Amino acid sequence: MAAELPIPIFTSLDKAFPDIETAAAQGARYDSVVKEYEKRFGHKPTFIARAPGRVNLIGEHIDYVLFGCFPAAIERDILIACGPSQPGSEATAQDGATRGGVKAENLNPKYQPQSFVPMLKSASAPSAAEEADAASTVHAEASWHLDIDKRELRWESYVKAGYYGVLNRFFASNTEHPVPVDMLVTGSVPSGSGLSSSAAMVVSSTLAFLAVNNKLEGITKGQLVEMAMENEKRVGVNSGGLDQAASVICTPHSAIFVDFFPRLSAEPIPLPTPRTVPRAVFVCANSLVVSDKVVSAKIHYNLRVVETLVGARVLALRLGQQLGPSERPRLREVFSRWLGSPELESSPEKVKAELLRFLPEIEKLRPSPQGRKEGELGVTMKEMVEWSGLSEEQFHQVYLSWVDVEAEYFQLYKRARHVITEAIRVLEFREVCLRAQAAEGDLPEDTLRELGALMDASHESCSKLCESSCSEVDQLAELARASGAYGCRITGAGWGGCTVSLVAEDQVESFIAKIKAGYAPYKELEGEKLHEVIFATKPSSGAFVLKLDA
Ligand code: NG1
Repeated sequence: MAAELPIPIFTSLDKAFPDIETAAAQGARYDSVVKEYEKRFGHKPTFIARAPGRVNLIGEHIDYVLFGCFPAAIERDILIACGPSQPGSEATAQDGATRGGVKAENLNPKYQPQSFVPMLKSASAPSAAEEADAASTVHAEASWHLDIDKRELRWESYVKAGYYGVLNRFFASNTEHPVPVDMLVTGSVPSGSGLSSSAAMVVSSTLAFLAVNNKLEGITKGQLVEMAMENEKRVGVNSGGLDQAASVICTPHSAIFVDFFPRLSAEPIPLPTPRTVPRAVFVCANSLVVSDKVVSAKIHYNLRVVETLVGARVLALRLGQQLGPSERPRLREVFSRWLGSPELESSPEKVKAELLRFLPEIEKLRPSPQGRKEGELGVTMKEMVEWSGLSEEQFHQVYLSWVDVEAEYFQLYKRARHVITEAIRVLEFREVCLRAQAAEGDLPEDTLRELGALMDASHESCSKLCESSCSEVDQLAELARASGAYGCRITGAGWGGCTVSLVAEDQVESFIAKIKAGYAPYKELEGEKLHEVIFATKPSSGAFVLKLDA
């Protein structure tokens, strides 16, 4: 239901935020973006597109195999002020006036101003580059092209990624011209920290181009999530939909249980925190280890995607499921076939019960210890191909031709075990929150302990089975527990980035002081600098567009 709602378009900020204080606090920031835009471009913006980052409370590295996750939007966000450019502007140079040229600037001086003009290609003949790019090319018949360098992380790539989808969805027939645009971007989501600055960038850029081109009407939140997911693949990461769903669908005071099977759905789940005694909040702490997801994708993120996909195929075969040579089922689909009856997965409660029954089947992926070095649970490329039942050529075509990965051992067993146990933890977390919501009056502190224990178990699994943590984040998580958190886990893609801790509200200050004292990279940080890296966060509202008086 939440996914079927329209994209909110507001004309004033007090309607956009849940309370007057937040609206007032944000007002100054919006005003200064508008002023700066006028100064730089010589005219007023017509819209501000806003998309928040997110903190994933539980459910890591399982969205791309279609299992549900549990994120909340954070207050930190990306704002894009935009408007049609005026004649003579850089966006209109080199055919930009008729081909939707863009002049994009960023308030952060680290990011250089950029101008670009999309290329119009014939709709029927994809170029050689597009053919080679086929796996991540969403519309093979795409008639618009924007150069996005996938080997290097460039800020404007995210702007282009958002634009790509809008161009090819609404301007493919070439009967209407996209509007040339001036835009000014500013953001408060730290990049590479697991709080999803990339999804916030792509969602806000998609929204900005939709708004300027008058294409927002009739677009639902679910459709925007799907567009943003496809758009983000342009930047080179084969992500699931967790971040985009959180950034678009979340509502204040709630997390969402976002599910991807059989289709995208989202259920707002109020967090127990405002009603419980003692009250508790989520605290994000940035390890300051920056993980560049795009650059390291072949040994980290995309490798996890491939390992879980191949694991799913091998498991399906070992469960006796019939698979065509080009089929590439995900673990959620293999689980569904194993169940064999939609009735058994008609509610999250039933899915949880069935997942517990399914868990022992994962042992079918455990390699025999014979001829393997002690403790090694991974398999070589050669073994993986044999296990898949495909020829080398078929295997390459189905699992490797669209992605670049590198490993000596592929961990099919460990990744699948992480996925199924994590999916169960998400459903348990959801149940505890719902129980808390249904309870009248105060809750036993045990509720918070239960949530904390699930977060700790999730961290352990991310660290040991998914291997998406790193020593600094592990240290931060341990320190958080020793400093009184009910639970703590890595959040986001990992290999650096942030932890999220559940902390009693009246302990937040002393908790932060203890982390500062114990985590070496924080020692020199004070005041605003410290608040930049460790902060309590309230679940915020999802993406919206603010329509300004032109
Ligand atoms: P972040 O933390 O935004 O890099 C990534 C993926 C998610 C999800 C998580 C791991 C992108 C854009 N996002 O998140 O879809 O798979 O890792 O749970 O790649």
